[in-house]
Amino acid sequence: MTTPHILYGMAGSLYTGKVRAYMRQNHIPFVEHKAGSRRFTEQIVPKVGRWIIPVVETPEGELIQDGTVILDHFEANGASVKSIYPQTPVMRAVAHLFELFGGEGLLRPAMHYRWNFDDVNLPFIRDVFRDVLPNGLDPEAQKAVFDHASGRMRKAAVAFGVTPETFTTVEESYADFLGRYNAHLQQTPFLLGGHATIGDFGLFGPLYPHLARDPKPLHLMQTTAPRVFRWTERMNMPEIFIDEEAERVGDKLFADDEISDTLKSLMYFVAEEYLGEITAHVEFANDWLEKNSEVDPSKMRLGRGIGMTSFNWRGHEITTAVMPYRFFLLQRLTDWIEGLDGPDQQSVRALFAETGLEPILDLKTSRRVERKNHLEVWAD
Ligand SMILES: N[C@@H](CCC(=O)N[C@@H](CS)C(=O)NCC(=O)O)C(=O)O
Repeated sequence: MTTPHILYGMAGSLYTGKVRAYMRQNHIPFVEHKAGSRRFTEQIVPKVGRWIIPVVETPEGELIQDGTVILDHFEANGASVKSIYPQTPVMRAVAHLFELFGGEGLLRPAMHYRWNFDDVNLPFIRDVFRDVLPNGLDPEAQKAVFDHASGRMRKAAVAFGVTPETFTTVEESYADFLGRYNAHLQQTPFLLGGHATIGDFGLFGPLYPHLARDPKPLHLMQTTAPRVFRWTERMNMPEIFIDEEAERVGDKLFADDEISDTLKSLMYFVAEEYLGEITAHVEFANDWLEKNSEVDPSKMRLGRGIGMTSFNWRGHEITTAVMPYRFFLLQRLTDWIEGLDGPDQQSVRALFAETGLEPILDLKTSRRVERKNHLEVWAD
């Protein structure tokens, strides 16, 4: 029997969900260790350099942190049953757009619906969080550790722009998203056709571990967007489900000249919801880099965030944390466009212009973000 990979994570973790779904769909044997395990705390965290999940340990003992880096590792080793990267110019760009938006642009509803409905959610969340607690704690110590961890997460929700003033707008905007994605999934089993791409895995992070597991948003999804709920199940399945009606889509992705109105409608949503935010973050980062231009980039220790910036979001002036990781994902989109020849770039630009997203294709930080030793760093 082959030695399985180990996935260190947690059932309720947004980014672990993305990796687990990929490994299941691609039949990669793995054992999941809870992140509170002694092995994770004593052997893995010191090597990774911080407490963060997911981490994958390969059978050879290599550690890989970061959802996207893990998926790329498997893809490069030929583990994907179907490549998660579309081969055509437009579809690939759209996949990268939803990788970024899914992983980073749906954090407001993901955090709001987890942390602002204690009457419904709290007993469940307390239980889910046992996975990150060390073994053997007495109930009082368990409570103290949960209070500490959940306190940090509640603060993170605020740092993503979820405050009492924005609660209603977060809910309205998420309902709008669910409606559009539900309509789209009436045409197709996955975001871009007959199998999952990096865009699906990006969206799956918020939409499954938070929004289709925690009691409050699970009810909302099942009652208002059943096709989205069904997609979360499909994303988590190693088996292929045959639906004759859906067979017209087959297992292929859409062609570049076959972009449906429902996909365009999701792209309009990204423009309204997220373009202003990512633009403000790139501007803040470029300012920050200019102010720190004397410092050797290798000496700049980047935390999760480099500061906070304000911008208008759906009529509210909100202030959110600027996270270099987002630029790492954005670069994957802009690099793709830059590598295309003129006519292909034009095809991508035409679709992004039609859906209000063209400016995202030219957003760049003055220094690139790379990953070294499991951390985000500014490139030299
Ligand atoms: N970019 C990272 C983000 C990972 C991440 O933020 N994981 C959360 C759990 S879903 C975490 O470990 N949070 C702990 C913390 O920030 O202290 C990835 O995709 O792996």
